[in-house]
Amino acid sequence: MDLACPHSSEGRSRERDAEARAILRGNDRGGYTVPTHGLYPYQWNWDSAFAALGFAEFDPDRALAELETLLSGQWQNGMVPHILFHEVSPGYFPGPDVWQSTGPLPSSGISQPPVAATVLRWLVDAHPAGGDRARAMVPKLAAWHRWFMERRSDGGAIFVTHPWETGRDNCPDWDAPFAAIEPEGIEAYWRRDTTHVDEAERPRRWDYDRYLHLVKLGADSGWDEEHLSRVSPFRVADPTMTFILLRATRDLAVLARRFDMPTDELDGWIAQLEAGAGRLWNPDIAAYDCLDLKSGAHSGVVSNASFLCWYAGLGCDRMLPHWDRIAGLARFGVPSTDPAHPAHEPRRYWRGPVWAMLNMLIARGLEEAGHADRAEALAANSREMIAAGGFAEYFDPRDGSPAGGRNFTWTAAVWLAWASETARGQ
Ligand code: 2M8
Repeated sequence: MDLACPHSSEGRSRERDAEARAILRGNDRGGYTVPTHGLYPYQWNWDSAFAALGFAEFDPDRALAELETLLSGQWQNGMVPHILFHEVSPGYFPGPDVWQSTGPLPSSGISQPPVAATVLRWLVDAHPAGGDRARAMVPKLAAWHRWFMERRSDGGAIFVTHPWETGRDNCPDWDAPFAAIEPEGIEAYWRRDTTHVDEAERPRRWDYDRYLHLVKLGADSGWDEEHLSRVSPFRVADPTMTFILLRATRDLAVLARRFDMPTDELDGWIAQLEAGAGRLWNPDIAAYDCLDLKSGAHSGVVSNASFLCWYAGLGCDRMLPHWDRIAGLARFGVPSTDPAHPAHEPRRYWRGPVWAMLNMLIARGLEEAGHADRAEALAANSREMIAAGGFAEYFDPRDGSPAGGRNFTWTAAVWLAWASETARGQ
């Protein structure tokens, strides 16, 4: 990362503020925000949490509405789906007909990283006037976290049954568990993503066959977690989920205390998650990575999710050597896959590109852990990248060039809340 010249793009940075607000408004579908027009025409779970953070910069009521709409799709068992299909759109595959979900709204049958409780806490800190609406969301968020702890915890390490749950769809962490899957029984399908974005920046067909095989398994079981735990070939504990849930549960406990609600259960989960996080430490590479619960093998990949350990509140300075090493390898950080790993591909989605919203979470964690210099360097580096490249879905770590979808909600949101000169001034 270039740490020498953090202010070089100051002029452009300010011009981008209005553009970012316009992107959020343009992607607003009334109570919820799509990640970007065309490529992703529905409400995605963690995208919405980031959208709320962006809206909070200029419309706090709208920010709360984003989270309320997300929680309106919560299943009876507490799970909050990764996609809510508010209005059917032929532009995205797989749609509600493939997922065959069982919740109150048409949805997918899996979840996504639970950033929402943390965002809610940040919203309440900045805008205490929304307290009553925030209070009403706390039990719903607790029910969601309970679902993770009861259904997806293996000794406190949170596992996923589909890569899409982590949001890091095609990262190399899934290569070994996916190689063990023979994707049988899937019907012929037509991907729509490659009609919007260059194929070379998207997952391979090999990945999609396996994504759809796992969706079919879930749909055929009526999304019965009990049944799936016996038949699913995919069960991987992951730092994205474990670290984000740990952080979010800490923030939920802060909110619960503020609203005079009990926290015993939340405190118990925090202790379990702290223990589970320890299981994601891979001594062979001296880093946090994924743990395949089927094979018992670590993935051996340092990813941007590995660096969420500070955000999770873990004293994890033993990750600093990787941080400093990778900063020397990539002009723009944080690459989603270690550039020194043989599977790194700088423009293919989660196999190398930089994701601005993860940068924000990583920087918050670094700052809280006393590494303000590294946090500020990452903010300056991200500011330069977005100021030059615009509000892309993700960016090439070699030169910061934009990749994937454009006019992207979460990039605009974290610009307003964190990366811009304006946010820095605050
Ligand atoms: C990507 O995932 C979706 C499937 O959920 C897709 O590629 O079709 C991921 O980047 C995910 O993290 C993100 O939430 C979603 C919408 O931005 O797109």
